[in-house]
Amino acid sequence: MQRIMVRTVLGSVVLAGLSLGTVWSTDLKMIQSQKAQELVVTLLSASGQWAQGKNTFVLEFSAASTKQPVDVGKVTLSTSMPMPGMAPMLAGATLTPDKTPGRYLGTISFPDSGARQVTVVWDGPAGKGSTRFSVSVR
Ligand SMILES: [Cu+2]
Repeated sequence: MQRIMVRTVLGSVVLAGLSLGTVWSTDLKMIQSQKAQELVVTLLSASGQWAQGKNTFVLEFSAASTKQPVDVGKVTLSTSMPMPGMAPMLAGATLTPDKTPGRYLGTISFPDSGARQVTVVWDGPAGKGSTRFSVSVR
């Protein structure tokens, strides 16, 4: 009886891992890559772009010189869309640190398509920093 329960729990853990894996680690394509001081900040997703609606993506930090992952600690990613005659449309990402240092799994939702100003801010072992770049939402 107990053995069956243990097996069921293990089974669902493996299944949860597999479904996360398919969302986040299958053949990621680059959306944008930006050099910021000694770091390279790279935004990736399965489709290689952001689209209207909910998006899952990966944010990676690596050293510009060695290309090795860099642990940057606490990270936020926010987006802004300038709208003529209106307040800008703002959207922030939910970021979860991955097992690999310097790698974050993210989700973000966009109510419409169009160009976004993306701001990434970090604060941790590699110091404080930020970078801005533009991403077109399809
Ligand atoms: Cu808008």
